[in-house]
Amino acid sequence: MHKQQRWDIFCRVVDNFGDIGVCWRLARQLAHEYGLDIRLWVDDLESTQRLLPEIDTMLQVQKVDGVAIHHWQPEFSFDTVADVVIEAFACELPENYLQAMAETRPVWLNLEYLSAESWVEDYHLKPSPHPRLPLNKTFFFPGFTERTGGLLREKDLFAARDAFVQRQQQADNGTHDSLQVSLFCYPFAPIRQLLSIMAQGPRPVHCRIPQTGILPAVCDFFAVTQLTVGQQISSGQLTVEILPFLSQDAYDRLLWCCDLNFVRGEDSWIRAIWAARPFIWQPYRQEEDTHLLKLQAFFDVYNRANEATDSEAAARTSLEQFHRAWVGGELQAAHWQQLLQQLPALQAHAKQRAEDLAQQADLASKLVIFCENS
Ligand code: TRH
Repeated sequence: MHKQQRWDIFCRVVDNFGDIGVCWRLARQLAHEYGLDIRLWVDDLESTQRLLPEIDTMLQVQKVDGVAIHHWQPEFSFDTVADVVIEAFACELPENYLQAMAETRPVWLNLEYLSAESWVEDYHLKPSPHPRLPLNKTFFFPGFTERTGGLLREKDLFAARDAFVQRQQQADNGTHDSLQVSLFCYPFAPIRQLLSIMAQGPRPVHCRIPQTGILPAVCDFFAVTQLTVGQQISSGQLTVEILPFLSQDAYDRLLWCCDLNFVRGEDSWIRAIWAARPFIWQPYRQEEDTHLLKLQAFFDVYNRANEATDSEAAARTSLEQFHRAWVGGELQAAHWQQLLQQLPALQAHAKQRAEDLAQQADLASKLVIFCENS
């Protein structure tokens, strides 16, 4: 038993899948690896079900994979306050729960969004006293360095990945001659340009697209009114395959077996890093182009953290140029050709960076240690 055995995680789904994606992943890891009693309070069971198909959206409470998932309704009722309360992404706790916290004084953390920017180190673990109640909230910032809250990574992740990839390679028996790509991005990315460049490119590409809001752009490119799950459609060098929106675990396996992954936001970004395959990240778009600073900060930690030979530096430059063109909406055929040329070097880089970053303690273990010392 831990000093603080009962944890509550509060999650409001603002938009997209990142909020619940991160909270579910964390909740499950804390339950599995630390044997903690986790209640995950989430206000949108429909979105949760996309990542976790086994949940029943009609239930107020259900246990899934060792986690008690509670539907967080506007009328909030609860029996006891947990020992640790995680408010994810400043989602604002229910007033009656806050009042009860003032009596029992649990450890209270605000889990923040991930950024590779250097200021994160200064704000990680900063306290914030409540203006009215005798409570202190601590800001917990995920991040890429030792002086941050770390990155979400399950203990057995690399072993599961390697075993899966090995089985996959034996089953394929080297039959793929096309480049395997996965595509998950925001609908305003230059999707038509990408598909067109791939179609006219120097190498056959098999692009798997989980069903999300980008399908209209894909339909547009192929000049069809509809694309359904399971369908494959080709143009020139490109074949697109439409997948269902996958469970989180199945999405991991997709990332593990592709040669290049397009990811976005927060959680898929980190999963792409752990997949140890080259990837293109589209940050969540923010006002005043803050996301471009985040992109640069990511290059700084991912591409410049270690010494590079001239040829390694050239590979990283092509990766950065592709990112900037993708995020800026100005993609050209030359970006794709250069990226393809550099793919073997980028593969080695991706493997190395995954290994390096995994040397640091992961987010769940840092949270548990922080709470035990509180
Ligand atoms: O959906 P997102 O764009 O989420 C975003 C970001 O987190 C952003 O930082 C946040 O501010 C905003 O939401 C509100 O991208 P993200 O973070 O990658 O989350 C997607 C989740 O969906 C992730 O857990 C992976 C999962 N997923 C599946 O489970 N199956 C799938 O088929 C796909 C494509 C994704």
